[in-house]
This record gives sequence, C-alpha cells and structure tokens, in this order.
Amino acid sequence: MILMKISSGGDGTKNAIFVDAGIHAREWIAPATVTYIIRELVENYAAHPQYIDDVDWFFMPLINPDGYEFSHTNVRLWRKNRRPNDDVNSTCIGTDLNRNFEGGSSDSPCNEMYHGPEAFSEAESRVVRDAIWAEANRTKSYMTVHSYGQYWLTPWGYTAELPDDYDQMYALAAEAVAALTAVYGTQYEIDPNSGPSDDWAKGVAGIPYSYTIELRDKGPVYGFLLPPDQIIPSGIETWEAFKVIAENVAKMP
Ligand code: 0X9
Ligand code: ZN
Repeated sequence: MILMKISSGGDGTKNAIFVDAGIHAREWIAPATVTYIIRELVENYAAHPQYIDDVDWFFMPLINPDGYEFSHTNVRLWRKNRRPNDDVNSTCIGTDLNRNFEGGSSDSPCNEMYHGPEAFSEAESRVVRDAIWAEANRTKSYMTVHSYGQYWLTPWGYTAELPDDYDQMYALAAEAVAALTAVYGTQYEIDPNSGPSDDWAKGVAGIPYSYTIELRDKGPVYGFLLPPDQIIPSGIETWEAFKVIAENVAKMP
C-alpha cells in the first residue's frame, strides 16, 4: 500500500489534506482520478505552486490492492478485500474494508458489506487508520474517493443527526462542487450520509472536513463500468473541487 506525501518541506506544521481511494475494488475511476490529481499537483507545480506550498498532502491512491487486482483478473465487480474468513464454516472470502472501521452492517461473511470479525481486523484498514492518526492533528480535510453516483457525502452515516459544524462542512462542499460542476456541468448532490471511514476520521480522529466522494457516473447503464474516455474528464473536474478544498484548508487556523 503506497502512502505518498507531497510537500514543499517546512517543519511539518502546515495544514494537511489526506486522500484515499480504491477501498472498494471495482470502483476503478477512484484510483484513476486521484492519480490524475497527484500528477496535476506534481507535474504542473510551476503553474500553481500554492497548492503544494501552502498545504501538505497525504495520498493513498489504492487501499484495497488485492481486491483491485482480483477485479481485473477474475471478478470485475468484486468489492471487498481478498483475505479468507476466519469462520471455518464459511467459504466466502473478503471483508468490506469500509465496514471495518466500526461496528454495524453485516456479520455474514458472504455479504457484500461484511464488517469482518471485529473493527480493524483487516491489515488494509489498520494501515489507513495508522496513517491518518499519524498526521491527524494538522489534517483539516479527509477525502475518501469512491464511485458511483455523483455524491459529495458528509457525516454522519451511522445516524441521521447532523454534526455540530454541519453548516461549515456543507458550505465547503458546496463551494467545491460548484467548481467541479463549472467545468462540464456534471451535477453532484451534497448529502449527509457518509461512509464508515470518514465517520471515523471526523468522529474519532477529529478531522473536521471529512467527506466521502462518489465519482461519476449516475448509472444505471455504466455505473462501476465507466468508459475509459471519462477518466480524464473526471480527473479534470475533480481537480477543480480539490483546489477549492486546498485553498480553504490553507487558510484554516
Ligand atoms: O457503501 C459505501 O461504503 C459507500 N458507497 S459505495 O457505493 N461506494 O460502496 C458509501 C455509502 C454512504 N452511504 C451510506 N452510509 N449508506
Ligand atoms: Zn465505494
């Protein structure tokens, strides 16, 4: 699992942004879009140095590598990781890593949303948890990138109650989504209904602007099978949203 830090240096006290993608194997557009953003930041640094000079970035572009590989070689719509289950009575394989951050969801190993034998039973979710913890005190935004549906989701997922700072979370999401939509007109819906990893990042690790982003498209024809000619447009429009996040994170106290 690759953790990439992008920084212009300094004493490690700049505000930071943590991004992961590919927790669900079949959501191929997510690692691709995040890779596009990494490329834009690094290779076009001279065109917009402030996005690296003013914040530090931590990227984990593919946090379910075994599942991702399996979705290329065997089962295109695989979702979970690939660790065999401890339950000897079950032949089903894999845990939904985005249910392994907390309790709830399915306790059946054959279910697509199986939460695993206990929270953080899986190596992948432990690695992500530890990487987020290591920089949590200066990380202002955590974004976990998924597909599909074109949603910018805010906590919480586990309760219908809204976080105390929901208005600020919504305002930043709205500014980011407006910048994204301005490129090609792609519509995103902002909803309070997040996934377990950003609930954890906000509720436990204390990262205020934690979001789940569900990229293109809206289905039902393509869905997870997004045509390759949408990869670059997804990168271009999502980069505009990330710029807004970075500009705001840079200004945060
Ligand atoms: O179910 C998930 O983990 C995420 N959706 S996905 O289709 N990419 O798998 C986030 C869902 C957020 N919504 C709910 N918590 N219901
Ligand atoms: Zn997903």
